[in-house]
Amino acid sequence: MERTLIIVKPDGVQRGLVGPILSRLEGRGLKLVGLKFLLVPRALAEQHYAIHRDKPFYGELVDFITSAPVALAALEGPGAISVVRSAIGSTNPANADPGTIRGDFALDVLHNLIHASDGPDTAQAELALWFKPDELISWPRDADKWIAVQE
Ligand code: IDP
Ligand code: MG
Repeated sequence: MERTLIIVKPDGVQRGLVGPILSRLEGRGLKLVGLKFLLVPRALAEQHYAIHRDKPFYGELVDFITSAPVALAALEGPGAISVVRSAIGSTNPANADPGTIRGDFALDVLHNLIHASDGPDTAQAELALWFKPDELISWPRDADKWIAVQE
């Protein structure tokens, strides 16, 4: 079982695609274990994208991700990290396969709708960066019974 982080970027929020994006990932069978909606503080954006600090697009990337609210989700499932990466498609939506989130809804490399952790180490670090431990839920083994109780 794995956990991964996704961020629906400001373009996805502004275009009303939070629901459709989460719906695809939930529909795949991934379980939500954390959910948030926030305007990203600049320092947090800089930490999240620190690996790209020296890239020419770093400034516009941080400007973009802090420009309007984002939706964050922690998702859990077998192979969740690579399952989500393949569901979102290539970084440049112009090269993303049809059927992927970027391949169906985006065209611009900066405004590519969604971030997803790219490996076990980044998933762990990013989940810790964006969620406090008690903001992540552990589903019980008998989750069906749990859902029934909630209804
Ligand atoms: P990823 O989001 O598919 O993991 P990364 O290479 O980690 O892609 O890049 C992080 C983000 O930086 C991308 O999602 C995209 O928004 C932006 N980005 C990547 N390459 C470019 C570029 O060449 N020009 C502008 N923005 C870029
Ligand atoms: Mg990346």
